[in-house]
Amino acid sequence: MAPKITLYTSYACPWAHRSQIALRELKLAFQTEIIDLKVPRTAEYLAINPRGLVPALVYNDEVLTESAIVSQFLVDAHPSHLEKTSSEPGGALQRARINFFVDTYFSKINSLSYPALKAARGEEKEKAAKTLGDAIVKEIEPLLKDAGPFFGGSERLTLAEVQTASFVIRLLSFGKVDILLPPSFLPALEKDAPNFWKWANALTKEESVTYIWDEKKVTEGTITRLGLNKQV
Ligand SMILES: N[C@@H](CCC(=O)N[C@@H](CS)C(=O)NCC(=O)O)C(=O)O
Repeated sequence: MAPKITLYTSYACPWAHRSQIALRELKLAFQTEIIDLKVPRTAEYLAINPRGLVPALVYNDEVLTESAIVSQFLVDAHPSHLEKTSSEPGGALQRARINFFVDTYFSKINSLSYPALKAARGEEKEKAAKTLGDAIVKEIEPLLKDAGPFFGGSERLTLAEVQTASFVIRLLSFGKVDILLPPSFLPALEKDAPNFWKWANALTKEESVTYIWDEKKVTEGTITRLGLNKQV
């Protein structure tokens, strides 16, 4: 029997976006509850997720929180193209490779995004963006050498993209806005990280990644949240 699933989400949140991508890739039917993050969480929502964060997933009667765990749970509960099971031939190794890729993205890359976005325009931003771009070249580029177009030569998204795509689509969009990243950022990536460039552009065309994506709204919201609209 199909599970009854409710996703508590905010479309602006990249962590919650991961769950949207997983559910869509798995073609699972689900209900959506939008949580307004601009106001304090209701007692009803805190009863579901005492941390008050999105996403939260209610799967039949079970509550799951923390986006990485939600995606992994969905992938494990519904074996698919996203990831092999650990007992399938090659499964344990594929899972290790995907875990390493996702760990690298978040420990080496994502942590450098905020300083680059937040930096004052000019030399400071150029420097922070170069640090971010150099880390992509050093850490991520080699892991995508056999992407085809997706992780490990897959023609369809894998769990590696489920966990990273919402951040990658933001990076490419923010790269088009000088106040967030300098104009040199995307051309340097295209030149120095061609595997990443091809992979990133391929995943931003996938329907499961774009169906709730509102580039203008997220970009403007990020500029406001970082207080960059007040910069002269
Ligand atoms: N580690 C959490 C992070 C989730 C998270 O930070 N969500 C933000 C929105 S992007 C949130 O709910 N913020 C609400 C708040 O801080 O009040 C996950 O991966 O699920």
